[in-house]
Amino acid sequence: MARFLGLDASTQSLSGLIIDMDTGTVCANHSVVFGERLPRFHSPKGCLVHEDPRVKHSDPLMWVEALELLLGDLVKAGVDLGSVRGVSGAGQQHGSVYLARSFDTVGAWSTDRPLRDQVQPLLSRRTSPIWMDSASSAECAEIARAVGGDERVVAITGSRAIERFTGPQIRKFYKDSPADWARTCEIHLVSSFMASLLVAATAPVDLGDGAGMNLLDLGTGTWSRDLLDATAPGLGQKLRAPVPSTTRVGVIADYFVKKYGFTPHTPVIAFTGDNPSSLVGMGATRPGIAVISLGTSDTVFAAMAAPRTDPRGYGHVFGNPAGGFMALACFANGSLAREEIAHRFGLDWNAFADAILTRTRPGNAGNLLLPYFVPEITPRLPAPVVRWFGSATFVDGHDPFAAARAVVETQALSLRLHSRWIGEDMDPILVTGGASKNPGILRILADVFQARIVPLQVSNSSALGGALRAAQAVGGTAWEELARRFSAPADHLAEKPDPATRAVYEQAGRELERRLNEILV
Ligand code: ADP
Ligand code: XUL
Repeated sequence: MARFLGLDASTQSLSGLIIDMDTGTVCANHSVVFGERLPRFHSPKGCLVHEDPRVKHSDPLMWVEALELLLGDLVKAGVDLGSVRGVSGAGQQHGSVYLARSFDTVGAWSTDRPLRDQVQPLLSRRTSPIWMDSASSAECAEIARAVGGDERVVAITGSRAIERFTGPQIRKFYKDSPADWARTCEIHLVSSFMASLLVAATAPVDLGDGAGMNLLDLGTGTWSRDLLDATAPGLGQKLRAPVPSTTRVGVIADYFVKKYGFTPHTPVIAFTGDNPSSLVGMGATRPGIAVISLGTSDTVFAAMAAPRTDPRGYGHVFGNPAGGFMALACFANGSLAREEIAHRFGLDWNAFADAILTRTRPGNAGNLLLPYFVPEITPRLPAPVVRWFGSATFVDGHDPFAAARAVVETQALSLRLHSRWIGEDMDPILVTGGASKNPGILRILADVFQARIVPLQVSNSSALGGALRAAQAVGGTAWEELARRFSAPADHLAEKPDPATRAVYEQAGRELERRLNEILV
């Protein structure tokens, strides 16, 4: 029986998904939601509350405990982890973990104590800054200045110096906590941290996720000397050389064999970022298929035929785990903004969909909302901006149906506006993430993009991508074959565009651009 396990350590949950190559099916798909299962970490939305709203950190031990809970749940549910022939996975991008003692000193985890108690003494920093953090603007400016400007950072790394990216976060740590920085001997991304736990040794960062650090030279696939120097002294010694995403980083540690029944010597393949992993899970590793992911953040991404960068400076180039590059734009006010509106107006997700599908019309009668409840990444807004433009009831906030449509229309128009630079064909668009279950949201995307919007049969595309990457690296199955077998579209849920709405959304797009230009500095 050839089975492969994919893990996804995302913002709000850890998921595990197992594929069976013999039957071509997903035979396990399970998530541990941090807010529900691990309340003692005080992270209902996956990160700790901080007095400065720009600071978003998580406790890395929460991810360690979640790993044990997830594997324990799978075993309890009767899943035979001994049938797994390879493991890979993904992590939320950009977040970083700091060690005073290298994973390479571990040797073996002891089965006498929980993993958490053995990882805790390795840490040089109690918390991990995650992608939602926007407190490193000064460091971004310093790094850009040191290497000769933002254009140079883009030319080397594929992105401007960006607050949530790991390099600026590392620099902030070095400046704020010099003693802890001096104690730090090894830095991980969430992805390489999770892989290191599994192999009880240092797993290197892969080229897919490494590109989200503002440190990787995309041309050479190595850390850029200039950016290392601009970021923090001695940084080069604290990072392992990055590896291609298909690299075998070790075998599953004895701890997991003894405790959860894995087969000894099961290979572990490098973990990558959740978006590069999702590119694989969606079967979109070749150019021509765009993906919109509606998770905690919204992202739009696509494999690129040739590397191109965003002239507006918002988009990014990451590594495509199947080789080459992918383009991505990330929107912080994704599900968080939709939840804010749903919560404020007492709408459950069915009522939210109904508000869009039956109670309001495309263009929303001219009502427009700037729904930036938290600082936005695309476009760059350092502080929240929530503004209502339109009829009196809408502006007064007494129109729940128009509010539901408004948040999604602005998000869809902004996704369209800020993905033009990618320059790849965007029809069909595959959708994934928690909110891709919502037919109202898919309807608006179809009309705004004038493209077919297609969900996949399998949710958890990032965890699926992990399982597929393990199958490709260990089992040698070609990417196309894996996509054909496991990334099947759910055609009955697809939404087709209504051509009659094209003009309405051209006009609405211009209006949104005008409003954004008024607030952008
Ligand atoms: P992440 O991977 O970033 O943790 P997910 O892709 O799991 O996020 O998406 C979680 C989000 O999906 C939740 O925060 C919730 O707002 C949203 N969600 C779940 N179900 C629906 C639905 N039916 N309609 C709209 N949004 C939904
Ligand atoms: C991408 C980004 C987010 C995180 C969390 O640049 O910041 O999509 O990967 O999902």
